[in-house]
Amino acid sequence: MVSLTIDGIKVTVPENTTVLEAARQANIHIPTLCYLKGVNQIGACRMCLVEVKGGRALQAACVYPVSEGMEVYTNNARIRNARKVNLELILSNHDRACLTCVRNQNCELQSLAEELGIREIGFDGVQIERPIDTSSPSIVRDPNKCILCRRCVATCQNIQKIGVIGATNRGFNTIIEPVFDMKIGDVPCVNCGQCIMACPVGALREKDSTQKVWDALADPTKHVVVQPAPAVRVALGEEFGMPMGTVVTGKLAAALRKMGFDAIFDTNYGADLTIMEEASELIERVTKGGKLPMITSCSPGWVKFCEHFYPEFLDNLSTCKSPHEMLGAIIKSYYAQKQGIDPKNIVTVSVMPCVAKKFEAGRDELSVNGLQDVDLVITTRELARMIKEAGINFPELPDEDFDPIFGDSTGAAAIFGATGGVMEAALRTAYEFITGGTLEKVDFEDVRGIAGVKEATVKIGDMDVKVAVASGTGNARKILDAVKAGEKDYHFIEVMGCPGGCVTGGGQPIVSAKVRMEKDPRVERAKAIYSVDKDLPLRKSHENPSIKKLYDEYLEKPGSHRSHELLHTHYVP
Ligand code: HC1
Ligand code: SF4
Repeated sequence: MVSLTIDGIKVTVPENTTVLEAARQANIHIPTLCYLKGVNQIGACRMCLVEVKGGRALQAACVYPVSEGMEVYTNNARIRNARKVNLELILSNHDRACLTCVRNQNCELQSLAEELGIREIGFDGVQIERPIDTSSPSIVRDPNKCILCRRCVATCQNIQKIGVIGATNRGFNTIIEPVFDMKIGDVPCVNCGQCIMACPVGALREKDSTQKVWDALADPTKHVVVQPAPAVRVALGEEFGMPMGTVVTGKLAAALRKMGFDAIFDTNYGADLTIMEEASELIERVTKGGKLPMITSCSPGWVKFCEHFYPEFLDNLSTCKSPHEMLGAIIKSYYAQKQGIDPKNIVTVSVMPCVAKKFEAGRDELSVNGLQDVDLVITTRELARMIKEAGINFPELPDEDFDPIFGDSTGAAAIFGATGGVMEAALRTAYEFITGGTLEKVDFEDVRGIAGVKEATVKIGDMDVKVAVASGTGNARKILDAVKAGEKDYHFIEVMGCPGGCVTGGGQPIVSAKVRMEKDPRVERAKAIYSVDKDLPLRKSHENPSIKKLYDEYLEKPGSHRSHELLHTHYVP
């Protein structure tokens, strides 16, 4: 351990701790901008400058290690002035159209300008107007807002292990962009949106689909059906000032009804349906010598990653469409028929914690008879903006239910939103399908938690089923490389494109670097997910009576001809 003083307060921390972390432990706030815990620690923005007694230059606290007896000062005139000058320089060539910026009031640069008391900018920076890159179906890149902090670069390169964006040119001409002047839509970006989550400003954002949803709602010829994903209900409240991990399912249903949707269904129903099909597919593959390991295919960022970087595993992907796509296909067939509505007049809208879902919804593989299963995808953040625009007082809304029958779901569906959840849900059902008995202990703790890679062996009847779970494409690489090298041998693998799974997908409320130093949204939101599961009376997908009804009336059985037509697909390189 090392002892030092920071602003006269004695602190004892482990060796190799940075001054920034040590200060945090002493409850001393040092401003940061390019720093993002566990992701980017490069000391580039010089916002966290501190004075170390005996040293001449100010030091960047985020990279400066503590040493025995060190005396650090975090707040004096010299430090405040240096930070202000640095911030003014950044602001001098930043597009400061805050009023119309998507990050207005949720921008770390804006907060910092307020915190440091910037009232004038003493420099005339060169403002080169650069084109906005709208080439991706999921992501918009606005270089005019970029402050070169490199948090997105570190996320894409080091966490997701993709590395399609980086710094080009030098000095004032530096830009963060794909190589060779390419657009983001032309490189193997997987649309995970983790770069958006890392961006402190409005330089990276989702492609906005809110106006298209308003237009559909205003069109009297359209029957507009909405379905929110499992992870939306444990994060949406944050956009309205509620604590991280608040469950807002009832308010969510009520808000969607107030907005004027014609039917309010739930992707969780689609998740139960997916488990029926996916557990059956797994059993079929295991017992009949099909391609193993089977790998989940509900995360579109992961599917695109697989297509670009591991095409040899495409046949391992489950043929199941993702839950919201399955529900979309059922709405445009079974539901349309029952209601006597021409499916061409149905608009299916998904509310997702994910920006890759925007890309997924447009895929040819996810359509039936020329109609896309899902027409429009908005993120949790876009929904929050629409709720605000509609003048709905979200925190005060009384709880309401989703519409039957596609609004009914089990705890197994709820946990889809956390890494390991799809695996756990599938195991609950596969166990009972295989053994015909009752699974008493439904909690599979080994596949829970935020470890990037998790493994378990589950005894089902007389079989040892070997499973693995990865979240984040960087961790997917680890598992796939081990399988390829013959070092690991699994029956079933769950991969989610985003670290932590959908709860921290690229469309969720953005958590600032400051909050991330204290709270891990992967943990807090997952806790909420598991509480939803625990509180539900039914916790296995095959027990959902509305799912049984769908099979009785329409699909017949998992893997039937009709199921294959509507609910399955195949990805080819
Ligand atoms: Fe997900 Fe899924 S869990 S992919 O993580 O399989 O986005 O929440 O909606 O479709 O159900 C996301 C979440 C989501 C699908 C489900
Ligand atoms: Fe990289 Fe994902 Fe951002 Fe694409 S969306 S640039 S893959 S972090």
